[in-house]
Amino acid sequence: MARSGDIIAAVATPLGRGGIGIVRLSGDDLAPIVRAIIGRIPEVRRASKAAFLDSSGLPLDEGVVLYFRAPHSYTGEDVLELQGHGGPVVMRMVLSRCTELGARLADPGEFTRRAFENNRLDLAQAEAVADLIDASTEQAAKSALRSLRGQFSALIQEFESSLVDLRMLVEAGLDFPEEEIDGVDRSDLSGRLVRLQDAVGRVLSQSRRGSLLRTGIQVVLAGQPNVGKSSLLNQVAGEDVAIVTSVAGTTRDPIRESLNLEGVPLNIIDTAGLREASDEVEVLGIQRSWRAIDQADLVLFLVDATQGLTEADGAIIAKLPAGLRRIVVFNKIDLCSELPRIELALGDTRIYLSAKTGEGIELLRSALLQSAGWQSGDEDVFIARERHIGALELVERILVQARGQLRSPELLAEELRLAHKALGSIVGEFTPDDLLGEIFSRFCIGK
Ligand SMILES: Nc1nc2c(ncn2[C@@H]2O[C@H](COP(=O)(O)OP(=O)(O)OP(=O)(O)O)[C@@H](O)[C@H]2O)c(=O)[nH]1
Ligand SMILES: [Mg+2]
Repeated sequence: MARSGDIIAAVATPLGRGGIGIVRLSGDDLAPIVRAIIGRIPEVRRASKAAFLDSSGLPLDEGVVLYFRAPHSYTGEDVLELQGHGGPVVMRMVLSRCTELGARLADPGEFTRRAFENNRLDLAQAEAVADLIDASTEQAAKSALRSLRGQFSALIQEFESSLVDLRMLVEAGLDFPEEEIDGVDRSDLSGRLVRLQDAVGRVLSQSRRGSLLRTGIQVVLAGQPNVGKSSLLNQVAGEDVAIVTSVAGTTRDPIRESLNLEGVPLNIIDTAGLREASDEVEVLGIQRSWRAIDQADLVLFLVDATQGLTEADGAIIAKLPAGLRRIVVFNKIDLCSELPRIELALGDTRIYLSAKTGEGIELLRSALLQSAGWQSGDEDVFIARERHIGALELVERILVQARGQLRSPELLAEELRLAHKALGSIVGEFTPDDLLGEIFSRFCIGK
C-alpha cells in the first residue's frame, strides 16, 4: 500500500441515510481537486458553505467544506472534507466525482495509516482509533480514548528512555571494562532493572485487564438437559431470549447474547443439554454445544442442586477441555434448602443460585468478572491488544534474565537491546510492513 501521497477518497460516514454524509480526501496536493469540486480554494480550517460541482459545473450537492493544509491535518497531508447530505446516492455521486478528478478509493484504515506514517500518531494510538470506534461498552471507549490521547504510549516511551540509559551504562562498561561505569556499580544497575521490571509489570497488568474490554469474555452455559441453562441465560440477560420448558432437550441451536458486566463485554452462549441422544436434531445440537465449549474462555457448568453432582455430571466434566476455566453452578436452590453462596470445593468454584428467583445471581456476576481477571473499580486500564501484551511480557522476561547477567555485560547489553526493540514495536518503531498492513486492514473505510 506504500503509495503515500497520492490522493485517496472515501465516504467517512456510515453507509445509509443520515443527517450529514462526509466524503473525505487526503493527498500531497489537493488544490487542483478542491478548485474543480467547489470552484475556489476555501480558507483553511474554517467551515464554509459550498456547492459540490460536477464536470459541467452543475451542483451534485451542497454543504459545508473544510480544508486542511499539510501538515496540520489528521493525516499530515492536505485533507478536504465535503459534508453533504447523508444519502447513499448523493454520497456515491460526490465520491465518483472525486475519483473522476484523479482520487482513488481509500483502503480500510488508510487515512489513519498515513497519520501514522507522517508521525501524527504512533502505532498504539492508531490502534486505539479503531478500538474506540469498535468499543462495545463505555469503559472500553474511555480506555481506548486514554490510549488514543497518548497515555499508554507515554508510559512505553518512559520505559524506552530508562532502557536507553541502562544500555548506555552497560555499553560504556563494555568499552572501558576496567573503570566503574559512570560511578554506577552493579547493585545500582540491579536496582534500576528491578524498578523498571516493576513498572513494566504494573502496565502489563493494566493492559491485560484492558484487553478484556476489547475482546470480552466468551462464556458457555453447559450441562445436562433441564438443569436450567436457558433459564439462567434469561435471568442474566434480563429478558426471555431462550425458550424454557420442562421438556429435557428444549434448546437445540446455541443461543448467543451479549451483555455488559461493569463495562466488560460478556458473550454468553446457551447450549443444548449434554446427554446420549438418539434424536437426530438433538444430536446435531449437542455437537454444537461441544464446539461452543471448545471456543469458550470459561464454562458455567450447571447442575441441578436438588440432585447434587451426579455421576452423569462427573462424566461430562471429565470431557471438558483440560485447562478450560469453569464455575460449577448449583441451580434451583429455591427447590431445596441450600442458601445462595459461593464456595471452593475440590478445586472448583461452586455457586449456589436460582435461575428462577434470581437469588445468588449477583454472586455469579462477580465470580464471572473475577475469573476473567477483572477487578471492580478498574478505572486506569488501557485498552490493549495481544500484540502489546506479548511485547510487554517479553520485556518483563528479559528484565528478569538481565538481572542474572550483571557479570556478563555482553549478554546483558544484548538482552537490553532486545527489550528496547520489543518496546519499540508497541509504538510502531520497528514494525514490519506486513504487520502494519494487517493492523490497518481491520479498520473501517474512511478512517
Ligand atoms: N424451581 C426452579 N425451576 C427452574 C430453575 N431453573 C430452571 N427451572 C425449570 O427447569 C426446567 C428446565 O429449564 P431450562 O432453562 O429449559 O433448562 P435447560 O438446561 O436449558 O434445558 P435444555 O435446553 O433442555 O438442555 C424448566 O421447567 C424451568 O422452569 C430454578 O432455578 N428453579
Ligand atoms: Mg435450554
